[in-house]
Amino acid sequence: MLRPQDSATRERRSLEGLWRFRPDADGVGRQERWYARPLADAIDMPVPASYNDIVPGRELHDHVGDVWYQTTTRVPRGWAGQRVVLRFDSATHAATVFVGETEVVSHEGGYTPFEADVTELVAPGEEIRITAVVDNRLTWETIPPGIVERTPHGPRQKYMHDFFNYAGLHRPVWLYATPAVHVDDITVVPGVQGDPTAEHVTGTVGYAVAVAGESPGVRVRLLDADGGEVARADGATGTLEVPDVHLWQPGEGYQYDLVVEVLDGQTVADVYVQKVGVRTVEVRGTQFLINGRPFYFRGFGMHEDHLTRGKGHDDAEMVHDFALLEWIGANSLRTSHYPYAEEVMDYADAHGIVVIDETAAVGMNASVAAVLGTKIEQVFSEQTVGSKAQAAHAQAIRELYERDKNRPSVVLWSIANEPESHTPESEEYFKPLFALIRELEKHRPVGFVNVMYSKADVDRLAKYGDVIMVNRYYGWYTDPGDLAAAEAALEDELREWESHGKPILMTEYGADTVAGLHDLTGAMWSEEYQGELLQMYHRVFDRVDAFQGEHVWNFADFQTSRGIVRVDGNKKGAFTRDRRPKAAAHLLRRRWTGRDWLGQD
Ligand code: GCB
Repeated sequence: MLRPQDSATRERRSLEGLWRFRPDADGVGRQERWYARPLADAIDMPVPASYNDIVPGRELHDHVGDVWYQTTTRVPRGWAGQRVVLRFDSATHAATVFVGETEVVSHEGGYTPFEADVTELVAPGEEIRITAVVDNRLTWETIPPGIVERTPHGPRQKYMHDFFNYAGLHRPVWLYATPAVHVDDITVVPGVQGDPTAEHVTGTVGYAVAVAGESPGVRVRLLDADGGEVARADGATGTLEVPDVHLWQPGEGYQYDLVVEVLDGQTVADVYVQKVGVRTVEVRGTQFLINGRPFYFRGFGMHEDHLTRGKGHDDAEMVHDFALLEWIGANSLRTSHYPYAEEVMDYADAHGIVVIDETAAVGMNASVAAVLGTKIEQVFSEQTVGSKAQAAHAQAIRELYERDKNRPSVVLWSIANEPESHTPESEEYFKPLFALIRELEKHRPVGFVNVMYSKADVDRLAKYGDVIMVNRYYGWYTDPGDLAAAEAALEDELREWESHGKPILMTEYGADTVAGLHDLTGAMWSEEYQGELLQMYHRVFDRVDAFQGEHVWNFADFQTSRGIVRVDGNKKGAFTRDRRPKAAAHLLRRRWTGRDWLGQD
């Protein structure tokens, strides 16, 4: 799905700001048609933001079910004759949207965009009322899954993943206009002719443009970063050649502009500018190659998580987080455990940050659930994660692929985090999902993230992926406090995975650490233990040839559900939740850049 943009033929209006907001504790709003009039008894709620932590009290923090958002906006006068679209960059987890009294769209899945053509419902210069009812419930039919328990004290939301179920309108909302005949979709496939490591390389940009409406023609032009034209072609599909191409590289997000014009006779009916980074990605044996050169992942599994705004997108927080990634020497991140805001992906594209792009399929594991305090008999079954969840998961894969398919930063898809992968039921569930991502994606590697309870000897899914991604907690959940035993066990296990002959990435490793807790006997939870544990992992990584990347868990401390295993959230961050460095951050910077915090060797 194309992102809204301003162009010579297109215009956007952001609907960010304060919306009216009302939780619907009794679930009566739909029946009482709250959308049909100004929302009564409403408070102000910022958009984008999670609603959970905005006001004090448990009521909103722990709310289960619908909440209502409402705003009004005036349709710009200049939009007469245009197609007008209302787009939500996300609504967590499901939403139905009304313009005036008319329902315009419903969407399930909390981390991908959706939109509605509202042309017939709006008039330029007139005010419209937009109402969204957003449901945060996770069930056995949603991705991620969860359980809503009915209790005498009201509904209680349980889930099997380790981050707080923040909800609401986390990302921008747009009203935008395009011509009636318009560019509907663009797919670009970059490549190179011959050896991508050669001094002068000819790049290729395969493209396919879908047009909505009758159009006599499509014209595309590829411009370099200075605006100079390097290639052009007529027709909705084709391949452009770029002699002496400037490649998109890790650390240097060079991008071209593909200017796509839909023609109406001699005039341009619509123009959309698609960013294009030309690079190759390939798995060869145990190596992960970007532009033909071995790439070693250094970075983090992250979370969209901040004080007050929860998962709400914020440019200042985003740029700061990327600045910290640069400071520490990270070259990559995983969007654990859901698709991140498109602003984040744009930034990664533009700055050469390599991304492992993950769906929201997390918490499909009874053993992990047990650690976090939820007991489940069987995860994969028709009564639990079954065909309905599988259909939602397939849809989540499709929507993620469609949203991010053109992004040069995305070099690997992760279709799930830590599902059970040793049972016949899990294989039956995942086999068609691997087939789906392979049908969609012909050029990038794919995989999933393996859990410590499904090691190489019993795992049944690693064979479907191109890369082995493992999360391991030796020295924490297993052999807690015993780094000598942990080191031996870690190395033994990685050697077993080597037999797959694929690149191995450690997509999570780490230890909960209370910032400021110091202990010279190496006690768990201290900053010393976190550092020692990371160093132990690094020693092992450096001994295993097939090992191609290290992503520490986590970039920063983050909020989780409440329970007896978390104290104000998960504390495995290299940074605190307010982004202050723990000692581990300095250690990582030393390993990844060779420098201390003052920039000295
Ligand atoms: C994991 C999960 C991650 C948790 C982490 C932990 O394996 O993938 O979501 O937060 O462990 O700290 O327990």
